[in-house]
Amino acid sequence: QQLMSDLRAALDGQQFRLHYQPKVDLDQGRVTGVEALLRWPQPDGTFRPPLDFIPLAEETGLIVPIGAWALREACRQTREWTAAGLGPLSVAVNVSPAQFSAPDFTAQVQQALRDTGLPPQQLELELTEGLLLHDIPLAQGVLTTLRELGVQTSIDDFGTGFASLSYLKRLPVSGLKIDQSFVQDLGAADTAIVQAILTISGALNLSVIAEGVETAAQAQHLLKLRCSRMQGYLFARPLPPADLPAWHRAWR
Ligand code: G
Ligand code: G
Ligand code: MN
Ligand code: NA
Repeated sequence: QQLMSDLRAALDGQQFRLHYQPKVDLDQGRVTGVEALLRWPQPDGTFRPPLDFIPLAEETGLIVPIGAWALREACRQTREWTAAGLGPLSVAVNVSPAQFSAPDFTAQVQQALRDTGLPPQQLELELTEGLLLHDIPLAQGVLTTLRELGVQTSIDDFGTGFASLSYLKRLPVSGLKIDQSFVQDLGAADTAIVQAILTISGALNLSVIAEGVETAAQAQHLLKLRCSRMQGYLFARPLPPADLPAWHRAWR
C-alpha cells in the first residue's frame, strides 16, 4: 500500500521531525518540560498529522523503529537544550502499544539515555490506559524497570479509557495527564471528575497535569481546584525545536 511505503521511505530518509509542546507550572511560575510530538513534513510544506499515519504504523509494526527514532531524538535534543542552559527541562515521549510490548523496550530506553547522555530523571514516557491494561503483568514489569532506571512515566489521556481506579495502585507510574475533554467546559460533572483525579493522585503520590488548556478562564478554574500544572494552546502550540529557546526565555 502507498502510505506504508511512504512511511518506510520517510523513516529511511530521516524525514520525520519532532515538535515540542511546553508544560508549565503556574504555582512555581516555570516551564517544567516539553512533550515531543511526531511531525511528518510533506513536499508542499504542510505536516501530515500523526493521527493520519500512526494507526497504520502501529498496525504494520513500523511504529517500533519510528518510535525508537523519536525516543532517541527527543533525548538528544533535550540534552542539547540542557547543555545550552535551558533547563532543567524534562521531555515526554509518547509510546505506542507495539513499542511498549517489545521485549527490548527498556533496553532501548537505556540505550537512548546512555548514547545521548540525558539524565533518566529528565525523561518521561507517556502511556495510554489501554496500553497498560492490555497486559497488566507485562506493564507492571516494564514500569518497575523504568522506575528503577529513574525514568518518569505518566498515563496519557487519563479518564478516557476504561481503567478501573483500583489498577492505579498496581501500576507504578509517576503521574497522570488529565484528558483535554475534561478541561474544555469544566462544568459541574467535569469539575467533579477533575477533583476526584486530583484527590486520588494526592493519595497515591502521583503528579498531575491538565492537557488542552486553551483559555485563561480554564487555567483560573484549574488553579482554583489546585491543579497548577498545565499544557495547551494558551501557553504554546507544539513548536519546532528552533523556536523553543526564544519561547522559553520570553515565558514568565
Ligand atoms: O499533535 P498531535 O496531533 O500531535 O498528536 C496526535 C496524536 O499522536 C496524539 O495522540 C499523540 O499522543 C500521538 N503522537 C504524537 N507523537 C507521537 C509519537 O512519537 N509516538 C506515538 N506513539 N504517538 C505519538
Ligand atoms: O494523545 P496526546 O495527549 O499525546 O495528544 C496531544 C494532542 O493534543 C496533540 O495532537 C496536540 O497537538 C494536541 N493539543 C495540545 N494542546 C492542545 C490544546 O490546547 N487544544 C487542543 N484542541 N489540542 C491540543
Ligand atoms: Mn501525550
Ligand atoms: Na494526552
